[in-house]
Amino acid sequence: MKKFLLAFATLALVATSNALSAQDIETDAAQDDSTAIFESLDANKDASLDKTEAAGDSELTEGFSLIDTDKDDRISSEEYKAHKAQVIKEGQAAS
Ligand SMILES: [Ca+2]
Ligand SMILES: [Ca+2]
Repeated sequence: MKKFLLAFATLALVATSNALSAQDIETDAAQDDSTAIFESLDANKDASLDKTEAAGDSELTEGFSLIDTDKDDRISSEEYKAHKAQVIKEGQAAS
């Protein structure tokens, strides 16, 4: 049974990676990277960045009010990801 599960998991993994286009993989890698940055900035691990924590990143400090779309003075991981996705999108449009 374990072998069957392993084979199934491997198949699922192969199917998933085949389904991803090169661009998807690139975006996934960028999102993994941004998650790591977010977590490293989130000093008290409450899954949001306040202005003190955002001060560790000049891009976040400058864009804080734009990134904080719900205006609660915190950047949630969703807001951060949305911001990063926007940056990636703009970068692709510019190139
Ligand atoms: Ca925090
Ligand atoms: Ca917010």
